[in-house]
Amino acid sequence: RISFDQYLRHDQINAYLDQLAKDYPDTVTLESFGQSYEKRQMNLVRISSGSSSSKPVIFVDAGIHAREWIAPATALYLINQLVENPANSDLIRDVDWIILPCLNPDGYEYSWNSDRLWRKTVSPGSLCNGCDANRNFDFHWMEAGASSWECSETYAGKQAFSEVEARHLRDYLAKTANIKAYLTLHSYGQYLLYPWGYGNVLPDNWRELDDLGHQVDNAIRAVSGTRYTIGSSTQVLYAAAGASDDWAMGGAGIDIVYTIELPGGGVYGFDLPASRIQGVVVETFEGFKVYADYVAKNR
Ligand code: 0X9
Ligand code: ZN
Repeated sequence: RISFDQYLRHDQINAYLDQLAKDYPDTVTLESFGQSYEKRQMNLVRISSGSSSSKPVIFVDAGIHAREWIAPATALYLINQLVENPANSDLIRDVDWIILPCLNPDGYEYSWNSDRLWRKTVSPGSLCNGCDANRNFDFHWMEAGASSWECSETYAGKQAFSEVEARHLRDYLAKTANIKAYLTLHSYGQYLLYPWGYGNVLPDNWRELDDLGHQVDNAIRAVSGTRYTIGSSTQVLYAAAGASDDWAMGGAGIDIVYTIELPGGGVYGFDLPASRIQGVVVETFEGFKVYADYVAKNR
């Protein structure tokens, strides 16, 4: 049984996904996403009920930044609730979910074993290791908020898509039909960020994204009082090009795209104590319900 009073190692995440696929074969399909640089097996689940063939899909990933442990935990709770809580059956009737709980497993394990504040991948450099995978996507790559110095926390890589994990995401989004929404989980700061992040421009549908963001914020606030700030990445945070959200919209053509910066805590913000996981994952689930509703009604 999975519990949300502790953070899980990558092996435990994989074991949970395996178990779910065995226990709920009608609802859960386990798929290989590929292998990480250090050859860890990366799996995702597709969650779907009923027969109807081409439902709209919500794609969710987490953990592109190693130290943001609450992100994989939130993705796992989403999986857990969609699959194991019959009260949520309506959430998987009209939409399919594809959820990848850990996009940077090498970095994630490194943040357990060696450096709790590790952010990047672990691919070797000459002076410093690792690349900020969220600067490595080939959309306005290196144009803003990214570094060409390999020791920087925001090192964008020798070239776009130098990182195998970023390439896997590119390839997965390209080959998968009907993805209507892309949600990428990060921490921290309580932001709902929509494109663009590469510079101070807005997508055509920014009003729709802004409005939906406010609906999500309202739903979360109603259960816990937690408030999110909504806006484009550039307006609300800073310009940073080459991130997965901009790629999802600009490269993969997905219209509904958000980076969700979950709440922080602990000493450094990323080290939210395990005792607070439950509160965050439960309130955030209310936001996922709003996304599901929207995607189901607007297909
Ligand atoms: O800087 C990032 O990659 C994200 N913030 S974090 O503190 N989790 O590192 C924000 C990314 C927002 N999206 C774009 N700038 N495209
Ligand atoms: Zn992040």
